[in-house]
Amino acid sequence: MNVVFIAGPAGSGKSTLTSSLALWLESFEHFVCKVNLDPAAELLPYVPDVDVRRYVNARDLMFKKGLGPNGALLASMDELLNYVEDVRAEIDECRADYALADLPGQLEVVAFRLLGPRLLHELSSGSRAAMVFLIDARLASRTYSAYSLLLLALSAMYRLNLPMVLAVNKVDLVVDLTAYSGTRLHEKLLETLPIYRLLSEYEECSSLVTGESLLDASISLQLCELFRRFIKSPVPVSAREAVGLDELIAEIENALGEYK
Ligand SMILES: Nc1nc2c(ncn2[C@@H]2O[C@H](COP(=O)(O)OP(=O)(O)OP(=O)(O)O)[C@@H](O)[C@H]2O)c(=O)[nH]1
Ligand SMILES: [Mg+2]
Repeated sequence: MNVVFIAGPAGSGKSTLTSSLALWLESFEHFVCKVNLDPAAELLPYVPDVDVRRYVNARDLMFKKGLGPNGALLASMDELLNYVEDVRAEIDECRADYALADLPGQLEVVAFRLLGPRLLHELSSGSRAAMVFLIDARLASRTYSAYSLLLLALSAMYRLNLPMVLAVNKVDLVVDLTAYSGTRLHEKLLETLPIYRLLSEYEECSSLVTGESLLDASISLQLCELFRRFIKSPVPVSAREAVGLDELIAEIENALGEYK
């Protein structure tokens, strides 16, 4: 089985992508296990085959322990570690080709605390695993936020130690998809979204950032060099319009092949 974790900042479209990618894979006769790993999810755009809310529910903890929404999510992820074997057994029972695991939007919980990386590794042990890191095209269209998102993606990759596919979601909001597709869509995005320029040429990356931030030129140049070495050009997708999913799955396959 292949385990694909769908990660990314809040609202980037992780749950929508889980749903559309599952439908797309199923249309090619693959068996897919849709896994909700978000104990705070309210409404999901898919019916999960495995759902951690069966074991822990952030809303219940909020009331039981008098916690706020962030504290309740942290507490529920902590508690989830007690059930990791049950969740893993349920995923195995799916006997799927791909398990698509929809993560909570609070990256801090997933990538920067002790339990997130442990949970992900225990859930994928014995399988090939990779991570899709989703970012919102509207944020990728501003130099500042694109740069911060690349730093975020890099630290999630470092912390989770999983091969990563970076994807820019919601491209339908920045480009007219009726006018552009395939190579022309790529060209249009290259011209429209600074995130592509930040990744393609590191001197250009540095000149885009220097002057706009407190980083001095040599530091921004080094960070740009890091991006170029570790992050491939993002796959443009629209989870809502089911665009770019063929390229995304090809990149996911490459990443799964890199899993050690
Ligand atoms: N236009 C457009 N909207 C999208 C796309 N993908 C997701 N959305 C919308 O973005 C909003 C957030 O989508 P979700 O799938 O819930 O995002 P998420 O990353 O799972 O959110 P959290 O789990 O809360 O972090 C919803 O209103 C979606 O309909 C897309 O490709 N295009
Ligand atoms: Mg979600």
